[in-house]
Amino acid sequence: MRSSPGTHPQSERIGLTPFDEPIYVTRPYLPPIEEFAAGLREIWDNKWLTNNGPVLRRFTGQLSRYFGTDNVCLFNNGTLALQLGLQGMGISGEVITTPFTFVATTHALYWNKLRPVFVDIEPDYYTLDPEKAEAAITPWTSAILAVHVFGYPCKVKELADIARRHNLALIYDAAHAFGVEVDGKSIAHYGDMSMFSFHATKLYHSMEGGMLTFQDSGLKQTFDYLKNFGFKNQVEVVMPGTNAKMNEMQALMGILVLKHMDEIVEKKRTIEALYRERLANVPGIRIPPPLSSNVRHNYGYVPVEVDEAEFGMSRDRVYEKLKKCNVHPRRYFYPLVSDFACYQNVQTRDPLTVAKGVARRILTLPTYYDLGLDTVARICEFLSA
Ligand code: T4K
Repeated sequence: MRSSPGTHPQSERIGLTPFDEPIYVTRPYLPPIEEFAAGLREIWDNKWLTNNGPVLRRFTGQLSRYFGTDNVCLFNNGTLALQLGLQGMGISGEVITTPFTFVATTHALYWNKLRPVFVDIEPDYYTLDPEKAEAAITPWTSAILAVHVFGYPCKVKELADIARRHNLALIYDAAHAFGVEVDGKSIAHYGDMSMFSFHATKLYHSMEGGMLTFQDSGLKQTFDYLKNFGFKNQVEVVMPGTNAKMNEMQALMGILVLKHMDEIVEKKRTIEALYRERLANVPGIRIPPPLSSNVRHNYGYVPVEVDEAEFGMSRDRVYEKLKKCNVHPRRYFYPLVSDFACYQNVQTRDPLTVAKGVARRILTLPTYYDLGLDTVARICEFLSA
């Protein structure tokens, strides 16, 4: 455990002895610094820092093997990966999507001049509700953009069926879903395209970074053009691309963290299990049910819902009280994207009843590789006191 309980004047009233050091919702896993230093030496020797360098090419090969597909393309962050992915696929008109996500999901639509059609989520795992998604299809709909939020897989079979019957592209924001499998297959193999974020706050990261996986190998060339200004060669620009290239240091971090993936997931599984055990019978605290046995989860986030009436305290009050104890959970994802000023005017026919309720109750609790189980136990004590 990195933080120890200290003395704090409010500790009694709050019911949890505050920690001397902040307990954040997450901390990046950092590989041994010697491993990073050795990799830097290679980059120094190469004098090659970006633009499809040797470390990036090695990283791409490793990810291809990890995901079992050659159709991978790396970017400098997940947001640009998704934005350029939508552009490369030529999506147009309306896109059915969820409001219960990080705002970047919708921003990627905005930058492609696509109209988001917000549809409600299902209550157990907060992913897009397939029935409501189907009801929102219009002649202008060209795609569904669903999110495997907190690494919980969307209802992939139902969504695939809807997409096939209505001839829609099916795109997943898999920012949270690195390492997740359904029916023994990587989540990357579901839908036409998936975006993974390698941001420092994710269980798997390359400091900043993003990746697209896709079914149509013909798209690879387009994505490579789009992230490199549209250059085909030194004298030909074939499309208005941008600069979204991953650099060599990001790739190095990605390679090193990948080596430790199993340990990271295992530690986070242990943390989730402890939260689950200790909070199972706390009235007013709901933790999503265990996933079915055909899903391999990554335990990237630990979301809980706080029911004010039953728990006797609102979610916001719990959040503030924990902060006073130097514990910093997050209210991912509150507000809903559809409630942000820049999207408030998007017409939404679906009343988003479930999403609105979840956004009011959700709290994502600290979980990261270096987090001590005794710290988790103390957070649970507070929540169950
Ligand atoms: N789609 C979805 C569903 C996403 O969740 C995201 C990103 C994206 C798309 C876009 O992917 P990227 O373009 O980011 O690759 C964070 C992340 O910045 C963002 O990547 C992430 N989702 C989102 C859920 O969370 P913030 O503003 O909450 O992060 P921040 O800086 O407050 O960090 C949270 C905590 O993590 C800090 O309190 C302490 C800790 N932390 C953070 C950083 C950056 C560290 O300990 N070290 C660090 O280096 O957005």
